[in-house]
Order: sequence, then structure tokens, then C-alpha cells
Amino acid sequence: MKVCVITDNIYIFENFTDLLKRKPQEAQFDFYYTSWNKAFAEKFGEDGAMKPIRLKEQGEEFFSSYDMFISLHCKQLFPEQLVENHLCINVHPGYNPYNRGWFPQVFGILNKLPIGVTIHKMDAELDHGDILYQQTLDLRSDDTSKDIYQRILALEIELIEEHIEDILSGNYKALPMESEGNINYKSDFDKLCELDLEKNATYGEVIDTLRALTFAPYENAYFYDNDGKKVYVGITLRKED
Ligand code: 0FX
Repeated sequence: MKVCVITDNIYIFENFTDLLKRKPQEAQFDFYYTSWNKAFAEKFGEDGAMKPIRLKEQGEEFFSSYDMFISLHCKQLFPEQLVENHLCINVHPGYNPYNRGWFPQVFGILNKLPIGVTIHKMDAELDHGDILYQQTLDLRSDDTSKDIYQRILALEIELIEEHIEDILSGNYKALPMESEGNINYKSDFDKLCELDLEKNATYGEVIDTLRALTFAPYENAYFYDNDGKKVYVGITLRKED
């Protein structure tokens, strides 16, 4: 069996390959990263443990050379021809169908919809398709986006480790999503980042906005000062012992 794994997330890649050392599988895994992912290109180049790929440029000959495709935070949209004719599984850092798309935990902190991890069959829509496995995570009162994201990554690896044999052998029930849920795009995240200093909000809403956007070293939330310069804002939360 040949499996094509496409990932743009170094933590997931390293932990997935470690997992395969702990739990060797008979399948052959080929690893790819998105061709325009500069960090991966610098680390792996053309001939490292991973190869660059642009799925749009691939055809049926490449697609049918694999029995299964796995997306581990792949930044490319899988072409319709691929998802409609081949088994494609997505490991997604969100609890489908809630907050599908961009940075699910950021929006989950704000709209209080469930946060977690989903492993699902892919179809032509974003983060959409029948669900194999999923689990929620509790949001703690002192969590920033980064805190809960770190638990999301750990849970993704845990779920993959628990179910890898069944995923590869097709020994699972794939259940339809309970609704279409909601979806967020990068443009929604970008809009959140500009703080409107004239807006009225409760302290609770302000704290949630800031913790949803606190993820060092990224500078997300900002406002413009009187000189027209951006002032970046983050928040520190510490729960008493
Ligand atoms: O790999 P990933 O965690 O996942 C993203 C999407 O959220 C996911 O829905 C999609 N399936 C996948 C292909 O891409 O993305 P990341 O490594 O770019 O970001 C990880 C976290 O870092 C994100 O949840 C929030 C934070 N972040 C990231 C960027 C680039 C920020 O707070 N600000 C940023 O500018």
C-alpha cells in the first residue's frame, strides 16, 4: 500500500514520523510539502525526507500511483479530481463542522463553538466531509490561542496514533457531518486583528479578543496610534495556583 502524506506543519511531520517509528506500518509513506512553503523548502530542498508538490500540476497518473492521500495541515486545496476519485483523509485542527477553515481555535475562543480535532474524509469543500474520528478540548479560562493550539497539536498526534491501523485498513465508520456548521477565512482573521478603539465591548469580550489573537511570536492584534503607526497588542493571563 502506498500513502501520500502532504504536510506544511513541521511539528506534525516530525511527530508523525516518530509515531511510525514507534508503531511501524507495512504501508509505504511518501512525504510532500507545498511547493511555495519557504520554510520547508529551506529545510528539505528537493531531495530531503520530503519533496515539494503543487497538487494542481499533478494529474491522474500521479494520483492513481497512491492508495490514499493524507493531509496533515496541507496549505493547498486538494483538486476536485483528486478528492472525488481517490481516498483523501484530512487531519484538521478544529471540531467540524464548527469553525471550519482558518485557525479554528481563534474563532472558537470568540464564538464559544466547540474546539478540538477532526479526522475526516475530504470532499471538494473546505474542511468538509464524513467524519472518522473527532474529539473536543476544553477551553481554560487562562488559555490564549497558543495555549490551546499546543493541546490541539498533541491531540491530533494522539488520535492518529490511536487509529492509524484502522485509517490505513479502512476499518472505520465515516459519519456525515451533523450540519454544515460555519467557516472562516484568512480575511476574517485579518479583520479581527485591527482593533477598533471606538468600539464598545465588555471586559469579557475584550479579554477574549486579545487571548484569541495572542500567539507569540506572531503579532496579530493592533491599533493605529495618532501617528498612524500600528501598535501591537497581546495579553498575559495567569491563573492563581
Ligand atoms: O498548520 P496550521 O495550524 O493550520 C492552518 C489552518 O488553521 C487549518 O484549518 C488548515 N487545515 C491548515 C492547512 O492550515 O497553520 P499555521 O501553522 O499557519 O498556524 C498555526 C497557528 O498559529 C494558528 O492556529 C494561529 C497562529 N498564527 C499563525 C499565523 C500565520 C497566528 O496567530 N498568526 C499568524 O499570522
